[in-house]
Amino acid sequence: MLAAVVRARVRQSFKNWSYDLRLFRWFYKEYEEQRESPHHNYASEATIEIPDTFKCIRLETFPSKTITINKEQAERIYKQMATIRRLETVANAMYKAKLVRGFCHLYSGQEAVCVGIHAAMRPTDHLITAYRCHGWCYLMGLKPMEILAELAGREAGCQRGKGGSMHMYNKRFYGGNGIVGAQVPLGAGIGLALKNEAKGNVCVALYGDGAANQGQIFEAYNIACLWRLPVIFVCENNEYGMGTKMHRSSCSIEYYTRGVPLPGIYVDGMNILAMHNAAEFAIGFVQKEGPIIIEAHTYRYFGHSMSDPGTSYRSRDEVAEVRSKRDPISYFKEITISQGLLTEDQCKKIDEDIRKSIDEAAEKAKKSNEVKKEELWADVYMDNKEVGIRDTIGNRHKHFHAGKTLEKDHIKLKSFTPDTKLEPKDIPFEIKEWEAQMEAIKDVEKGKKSNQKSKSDDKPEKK
Ligand SMILES: Cc1ncc(C[n+]2csc(CCOP(=O)(O)OP(=O)(O)O)c2C)c(N)n1
Ligand SMILES: [Mg+2]
Repeated sequence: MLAAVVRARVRQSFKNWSYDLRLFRWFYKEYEEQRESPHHNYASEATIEIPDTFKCIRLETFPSKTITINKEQAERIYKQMATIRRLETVANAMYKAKLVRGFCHLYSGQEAVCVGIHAAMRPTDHLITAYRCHGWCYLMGLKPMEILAELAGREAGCQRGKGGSMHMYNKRFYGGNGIVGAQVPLGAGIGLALKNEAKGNVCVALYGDGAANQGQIFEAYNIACLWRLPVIFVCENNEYGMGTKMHRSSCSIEYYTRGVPLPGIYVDGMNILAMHNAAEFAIGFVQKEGPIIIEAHTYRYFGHSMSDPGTSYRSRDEVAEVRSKRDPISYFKEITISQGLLTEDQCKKIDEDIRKSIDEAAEKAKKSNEVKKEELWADVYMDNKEVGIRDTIGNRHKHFHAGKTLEKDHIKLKSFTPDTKLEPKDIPFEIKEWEAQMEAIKDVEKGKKSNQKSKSDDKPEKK
């Protein structure tokens, strides 16, 4: 009897066990199938290897070549890049429909530069850029509707339609600047204010390869380096300054090396992850060591501005090749899908939602009116110190605020006093070598002089 009970129990537990095993096998098979499927969507985060494209100079530590991102971050990055791309497509259409007049420089193709840097920035960091600024306007907090209305010169625009494409601002965002290179010394100035404020914030100052040869760029490097200002100089090298290829305007196209003795990093500006890591490294670096240069190698898909078809100085094939092989959005989409962070369907849905919301923003922008004539001289200054507005003799316009103005505590100007505690910059090793060489030369010179002196001492005095 007992033996029969034991036999029955053993049979039962064997059955249970084999059932468990079958269940396990089934689960495992499902899991494997999902893993191999291009549409799987199971990873909550992934560590991605960044192709080794960094080049560094005058640095002893380097940006990381791996990055760990989670689903939410991947989705946010994809959304930001796709929004900027769509925003420019709509701006292009509005320009062609003559709703946008004047200048309009599109950013399509360069999205990874701004999204990558922005992902590494803290909310309290500051930024200034040139006229190709729509992507940055969006990332620095302006809504697509405000940007499109600004382009169209409407009062719903972020500057009530009085700034246009090149002059949009927000807190900690100093535009949009139309004078090539002018924003770079301004960025150094913001860096000086931030250093005085002593809260550990940094300023990113962007300029193009076409601006990189200007004298004021080197003057800004010099003073920033001398005073160890927390500034990241970013050269957005899109290979062209208007219709001039970089090789025709620059004796050296290694823009990251050109700030002697500033350190520099070259990064693939079409790779958002590499861009992020370079910016993250730079933010850490400038707080401790002083300024640094990042050269982001990128490409613009449209002409220089809307009035340039962009095909007389480069071939359509060249643009098509970059679009098919180096497109920053396609790269990010592929890598995140292959890592299981996003799915094809999810990306499609995001694209559709963005298309809809930007189209709605454009419609809303178009319905807004232009500001009235009287408002043209309003909001010229944030904090006007004079009674009227200069150079309005005859009209004598009094200053007044009509629309939104930037908050006064942009940077706490009260603490803007000359920094007397500046320490001399730690001398980078290359300079130390130079100094040693200079000392050696001086010694030789001294030796020569004393030799000459003793020789001349030997000479009989002329009478
Ligand atoms: C001081 C000054 N000189 C010339 C111009 C005319 N200009 C406008 S954009 C540009 C080319 C700048 O190229 P780059 O710096 O590479 O910027 P990208 O347009 O490629 O973003 C020039 C010469 C200007 N706006 N300001
Ligand atoms: Mg350029």
